[in-house]
Amino acid sequence: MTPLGPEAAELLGVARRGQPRPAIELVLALRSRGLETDAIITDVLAPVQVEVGDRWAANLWSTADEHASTAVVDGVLGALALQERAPDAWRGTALVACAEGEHHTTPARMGAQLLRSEGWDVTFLGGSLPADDLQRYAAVTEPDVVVISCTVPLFLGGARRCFAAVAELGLPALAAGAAFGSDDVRARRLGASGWIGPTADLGAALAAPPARERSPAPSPPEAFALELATEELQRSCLSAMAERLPAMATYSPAQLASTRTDVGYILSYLVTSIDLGDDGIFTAFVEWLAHVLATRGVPPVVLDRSLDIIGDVVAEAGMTEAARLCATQRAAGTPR
Ligand code: B12
Repeated sequence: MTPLGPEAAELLGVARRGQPRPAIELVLALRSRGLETDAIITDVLAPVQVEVGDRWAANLWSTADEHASTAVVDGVLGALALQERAPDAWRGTALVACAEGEHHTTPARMGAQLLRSEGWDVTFLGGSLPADDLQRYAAVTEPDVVVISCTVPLFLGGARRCFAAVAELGLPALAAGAAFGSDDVRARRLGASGWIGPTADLGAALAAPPARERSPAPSPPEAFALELATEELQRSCLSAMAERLPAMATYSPAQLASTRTDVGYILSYLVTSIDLGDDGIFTAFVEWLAHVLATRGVPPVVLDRSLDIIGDVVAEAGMTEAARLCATQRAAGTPR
């Protein structure tokens, strides 16, 4: 975990207690001392939220602590918007939406506010917007640019559908958010017209109208087949795990529910990694899952055994890429 600056550390303290008023006062005091909105967002609010996520992943904070803090940060964003001076120049209209499936609205709201302070007239369309609805809204409002925000790589398939829906209207759609990684490769493969990186100069990223259409890389047939068969494979994996992992017989209903969810995530991450031809997506996910499980008392060997079993089930179903990924990405490297 990176140490927080003093302002962020103070904000985190009041945010955890779910106190919007002192949090808003704190941030507006920074604003009146001359700190610009973009600096407040990127140097104070975002680090607070990264820390919240790290504490949740480390099992130091509960989901309730995270929700309390996020609600406060959302309130602070609203207050900041009220304080925003009219921009020097008006740049155009933008729609900002979260990709289908993506519920991380706070990063997208931060981005929307950054655009507003750059002079864009932004409509924010919230979390997990179905691509068809995005298309209908964009067809009526005809924005100059659409930005699709995606935080978790699991929802990059949803982002692909959003880019395609916007491209059909001949409008530019840019990619933003942590799920796209640290360069424009994923955004390009998914058919975005451009990518707004984490340290992007927004003026430069949006100054020239982005290319209107870029055909996405074709999706490999196995990604599609695996996606279609996910529910059935999830059931087969869970039955095979019940047979081959004796400890599962002692699991509580809550542990069984978490196991079902995790198997679903593993299968969905396999789909995304194969779809983008990017093993790194699955590797990063397995590392993250190993960390989250370890902080909740689940030894790495359980994940390795589960990956073995899932690998066998997908191999039996003829999913060779998925089986290869399971075999190569085992967390603890215990012998099979
Ligand atoms: C709050 C939170 C939630 C809330 C979201 C509520 C909300 N209102 O957003 C809830 C509870 C819904 C949630 C759910 C989940 N979450 Co969550 N969440 C977070 C948390 C703690 C903060 C999110 C946030 O506010 N980020 C704000 C900043 C920090 O994000 P940022 O990406 O740096 O944003 C900047 C840029 O990306 C860019 N940007 C983004 N969009 C746009 C748009 C435009 C126009 C522009 C210009 C720029 C731009 O600008 C932003 C500001 O600089 C993060 C931790 C984190 N590191 O983000 C975890 C985190 C993202 N979540 C995580 C996970 C795993 C999940 C779940 C899968 C958990 C689960 N088991 O269910 C679900 C998925 C739900 C879903 N379907 O989307 C993981 C993701 C790990 C990974 N890499 O895959 C994280 C990293 C936590 C962790 N450390 O493990 N989460």
